[in-house]
Amino acid sequence: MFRASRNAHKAVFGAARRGMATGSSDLVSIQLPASSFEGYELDVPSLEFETEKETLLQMYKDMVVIRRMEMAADALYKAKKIRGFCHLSVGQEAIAVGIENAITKQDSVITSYRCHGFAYVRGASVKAVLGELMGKRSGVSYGKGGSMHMFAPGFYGGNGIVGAQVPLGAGLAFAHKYRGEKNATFDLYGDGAANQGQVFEAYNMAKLWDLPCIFACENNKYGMGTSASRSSALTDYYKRGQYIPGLKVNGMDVLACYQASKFAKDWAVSGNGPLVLEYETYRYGGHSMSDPGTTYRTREEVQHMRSRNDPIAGLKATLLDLNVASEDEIKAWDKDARKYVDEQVAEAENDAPPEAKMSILFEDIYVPGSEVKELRGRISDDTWNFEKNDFSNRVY
Ligand SMILES: Cc1ncc(C[n+]2csc(CCOP(=O)(O)OP(=O)(O)O)c2C)c(N)n1
Ligand SMILES: [Mg+2]
Repeated sequence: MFRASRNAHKAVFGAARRGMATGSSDLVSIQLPASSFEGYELDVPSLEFETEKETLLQMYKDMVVIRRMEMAADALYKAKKIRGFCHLSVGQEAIAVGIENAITKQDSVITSYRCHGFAYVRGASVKAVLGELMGKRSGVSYGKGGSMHMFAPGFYGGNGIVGAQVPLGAGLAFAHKYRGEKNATFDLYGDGAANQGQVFEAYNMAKLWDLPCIFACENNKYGMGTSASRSSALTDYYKRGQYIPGLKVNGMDVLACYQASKFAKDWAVSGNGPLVLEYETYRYGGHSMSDPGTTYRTREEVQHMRSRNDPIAGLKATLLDLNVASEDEIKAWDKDARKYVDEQVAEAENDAPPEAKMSILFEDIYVPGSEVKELRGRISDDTWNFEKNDFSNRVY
């Protein structure tokens, strides 16, 4: 359950200005390379489109903030201020940012544990994300969830069980359809998760009922230390829906991600049912903080992706090419982003952890006012009484 008011503060760099109305003179023509898309049982989206200058700048700023935030998490982890699991998405920023700029706050997003960037673009501040990682009360899940359990309005986590979010996402899409809303759900999972049986069960129900569900595979080429080709009989994840059309997207190009995500949302809300998207991407770091990420792939491979395909460097080159921004302006945004993230880190570090009292453990299980009288624990001595706001039996 999410208490919007506590985390409603909007970051300077956050999503607040997205969708700002601008005059037609601010429209920019984009031409994507022919290699951006591959279709399965569908005609690929147009490679030519127009978008607002403001959207391009927002996408650049979003990606830079996410990268800085993840780098801050990396440093805080190494300083032992963050403990436990922590999965970073450095290299994969274009996916969260491309999707968010293509959809509205009324659409739904759900993903795996690699979720910090999604939480940010959906509306959580950097301080709330990093505070959560450090177990602070001001964290996005009030310091009780950590890296894999982040939520925001329209963002349903942050899920730690590989693949488990996929049928949940189909359920979110069902809710949109049931309520007659013109909204879609982006249901993200990894190349490793793509082999789970429940993914195919979700495909079936989604197609049977033509749910507005975008099954979006973030193919970063590895599931922990196992390459896609060693785990998957078919590595064309966009063809995995069989009776559901698919689209492969260059996930290292935020403009391709944006155009494909817009296309996918239109597809789903126009009554065509689900779509399988594959964003082909790469994670620069290890699977999690405990994996250096160097034993199952070569340094050259990582270096090649970083230097040739980086999504931030790619968009920067486009902004310069199209004269949308100057080198100096981009430098100034980079500097502002660094300053903003540094300030948010300092604030999060100064925040307090949750108070050491039992009642906090039992908060946020039910929507306030809808609690059951008693919640049974693992053993009868654990039973919590919501009316007393205390254990039913005083054994602790
Ligand atoms: C049901 C289940 N099995 C195994 C794990 C352990 N595990 C965590 S992440 C992971 C790999 C998933 O890879 P992928 O879906 O490609 O996602 P990525 O980490 O690359 O984003 C595994 C096997 C788990 N969390 N849940
Ligand atoms: Mg993977």
